[in-house]
Amino acid sequence: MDAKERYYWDLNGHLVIRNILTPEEVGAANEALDYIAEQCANGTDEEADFLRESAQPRWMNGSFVRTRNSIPFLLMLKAPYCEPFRKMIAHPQIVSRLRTMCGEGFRLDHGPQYIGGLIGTPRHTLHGAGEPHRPYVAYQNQNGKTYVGGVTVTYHLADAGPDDGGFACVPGSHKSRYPMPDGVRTMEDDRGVVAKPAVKAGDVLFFMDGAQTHGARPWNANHMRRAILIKYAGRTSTRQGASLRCIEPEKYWDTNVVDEMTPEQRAVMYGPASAPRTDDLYLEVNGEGKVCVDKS
Ligand SMILES: O=C(O)CCC(=O)C(=O)O
Repeated sequence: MDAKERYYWDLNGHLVIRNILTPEEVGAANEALDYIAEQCANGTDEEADFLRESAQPRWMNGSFVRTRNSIPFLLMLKAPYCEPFRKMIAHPQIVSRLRTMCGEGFRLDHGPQYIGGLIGTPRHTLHGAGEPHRPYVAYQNQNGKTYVGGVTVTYHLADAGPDDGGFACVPGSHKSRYPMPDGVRTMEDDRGVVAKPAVKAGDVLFFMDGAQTHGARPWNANHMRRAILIKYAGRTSTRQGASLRCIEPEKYWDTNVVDEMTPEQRAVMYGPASAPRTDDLYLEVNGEGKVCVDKS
């Protein structure tokens, strides 16, 4: 990442790098998506069942338009279909920049996810604005170094011109100190602050997921939107996917360490996770000054 790119990244909270994928690589990824669509719609084998379950495909007028992002099914496709996506996750043009954006040792947090769209695909309301503050995805800049806990890398497999719709964001919002007004969230009264970066097939967009306000404009073009979103995190950040599950005290330490601990003592022995959806690990001090597990 050179000084010019760093300037735009720090200023805006997103960065477009042109022509990362060759037309052949774009073609191979699109073929793999067509294969998934066919398998999910008509497949009768085990892989088709696995894909329907793990991708949870969404359809619009018979077209494959989205998957979920919690299971890395694109990396688990049978060869050669997994190959375009396996190349994407550790592409040299991505690695060199992520080292600066979220630090050495960054990792895949969740995804890759497919987001597509047909004319009429509705907006994705803007979200992510440092409000409420979530330290694991917040943006920091200190002593000449930038750091953000969450970076999403979007590989574009189809053009998305300025009026086509798709990814939209509020440049600079990763440094905002105030809650986002509703008109910005809906993009209906945004006083011109929402930008729609224009991209071509093969281009890659990096954005500060969670720190920068972002979402998508309705898809407006006659051709399909096609994009692969890969959700990275800094080594010390956890965001979603597998990292939502806290490692239980018995596994993180050992059974004999936590054996016979009180529920309160056991609560502090869970492994790390930034946004855990696990009961029994929040502590509070009650009105009588006693530590207890927070059940609220
Ligand atoms: O459709 C897009 O590119 C926006 C995706 C998005 O909002 C997200 O991944 O949180």
